[in-house]
Amino acid sequence: MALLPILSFPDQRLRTIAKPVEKITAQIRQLVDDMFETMYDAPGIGLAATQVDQHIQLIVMDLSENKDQPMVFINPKITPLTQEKEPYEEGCLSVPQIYDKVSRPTHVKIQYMNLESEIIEVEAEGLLAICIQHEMDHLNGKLFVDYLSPLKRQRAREKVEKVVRQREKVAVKR
Ligand code: K1U
Ligand code: ZN
Repeated sequence: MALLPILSFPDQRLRTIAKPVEKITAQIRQLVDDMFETMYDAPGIGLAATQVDQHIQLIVMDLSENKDQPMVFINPKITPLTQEKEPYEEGCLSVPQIYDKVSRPTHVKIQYMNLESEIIEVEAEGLLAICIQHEMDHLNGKLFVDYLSPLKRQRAREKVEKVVRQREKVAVKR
């Protein structure tokens, strides 16, 4: 297993549109393991392959308190089941230390493939509905700061650049 570097806003690679996974190979299984290790270490509750510079339709997630309910979504598609939207304070491992409210549909249908190549369809609400929409945005090259005002986005960019510079300084000292 390996910790993978996470791309940070405004890295243009985060704007890449992910391609469908054609076959679940040993390489894909290794990437899934590495993405879980990276997500748990960060720590985060979700991670899209885009964030680790792998441009395929793959998402890992674990919303459980004890971090013992890993979920893998391959080639996911989401359909809103309601027009009703609710704001939720989101964070993002690619936009460290920035949190802001984003309004998204509260109920969605998720269709995806699991690691056993089975096609699954579930209805989601709450944090699962929010997180899957946030991660799907990553696969489509979109970030939660794109929903904010240009001023907030610019401030987020400056703060993230500062955080990244600081992290690099600490890494050099080690
Ligand atoms: O996509 C990502 O960068 C992961 C992101 C997922 C997410 C969080 C909140 C709303 C929508 C999507 C994160 O995991 S940010 C970190 C976070 O939320 C968290 C970290 C530790 C404990 C609990 C939550
Ligand atoms: Zn994110």
